[in-house]
Amino acid sequence: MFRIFRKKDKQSGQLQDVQLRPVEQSGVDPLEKRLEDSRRTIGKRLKALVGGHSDINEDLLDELETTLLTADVGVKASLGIMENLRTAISSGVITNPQALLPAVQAELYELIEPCEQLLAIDSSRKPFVILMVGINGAGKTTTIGKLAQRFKEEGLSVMLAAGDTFRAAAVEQLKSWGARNDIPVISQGTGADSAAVIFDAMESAKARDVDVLIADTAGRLHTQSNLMEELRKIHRVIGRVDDSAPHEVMLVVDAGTGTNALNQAQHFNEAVNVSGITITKLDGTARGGMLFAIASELGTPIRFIGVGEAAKDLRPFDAGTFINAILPLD
Ligand SMILES: Nc1nc2c(ncn2[C@@H]2O[C@H](COP(=O)(O)OP(=O)(O)O)[C@@H](O)[C@H]2O)c(=O)[nH]1
Ligand SMILES: [Mg+2]
Repeated sequence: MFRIFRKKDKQSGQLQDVQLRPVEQSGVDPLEKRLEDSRRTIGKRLKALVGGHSDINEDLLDELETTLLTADVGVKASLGIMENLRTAISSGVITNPQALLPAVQAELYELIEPCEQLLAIDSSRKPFVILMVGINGAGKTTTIGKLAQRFKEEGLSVMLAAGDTFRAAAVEQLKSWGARNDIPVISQGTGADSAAVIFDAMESAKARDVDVLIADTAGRLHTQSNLMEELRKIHRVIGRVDDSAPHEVMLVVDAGTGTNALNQAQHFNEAVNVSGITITKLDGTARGGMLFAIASELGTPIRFIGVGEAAKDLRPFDAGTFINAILPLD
């Protein structure tokens, strides 16, 4: 039996049942298991909250708002949700505390649903270039390894560019993912010019007719203006080899940074126009609510979520599965 969740009808505002798509792979933990900590801060708290009230009053609504805010849902999303709930309450659509739960679920779903946009590899772009950006430790290199394995399994040829030339360990890390999956890694010594490494990789990928080239970059803080400038340079150099490239600029953010990720995203976006986001380490944090903040404030497609260290722990973002894992109704 498929699980269902509630979605708001665009016209009437009434909640409808929607069947959850069976996207979970076999042999991996269901998402709800990996998102336990976040479910505790959102799902369980909300359930306890509505269970503790026999009717809807200001106290309950205040506490509901606080629960959303403290769960990293963000100010904009939380206030928007509260406004919609108040409207539904005053118009008689929501009449008791229990009815709040499916309504909140539907509100949260509505926020993230537009961000569910799979990364499609356009086969007319060869190589299809993915530029990975983000701060140190966000999970860029690990995500590249996982992505490379996924693409390879889908039958695509893959090449990696070791553009993080600051740390020798980053090159080694990329090489070991490459070796495991028989994927070539283009690299130069530590301290080499990152743009030059990526330029070489582009030429090489073209010559070898590679389908997908994923370029790693050094982690940088948006406050390091010289490094942000270097990122712009990398972007320009890629465009010089193929003016349609990069075809995806993927920002990798650690879910544990909560709503600080918004600030990071805005700055990276200004420098290189982020086209997709991967949110990592959702398995080890209670701050999974930040995904709603990202969706409501940025609206950037969320391509993948990372829920563990193995390759299959990088999962395409599916809004219905996510909402059910974080705020299940049963
Ligand atoms: N639990 C967990 N750990 C992750 C995930 N993604 C990355 N990591 C870990 O985060 C650490 C930093 O990752 P790394 O790829 O080196 O970050 P980078 O500096 O952005 O390249 C490594 O120990 C990874 O194994 C994830 O989804 N879940
Ligand atoms: Mg790295």
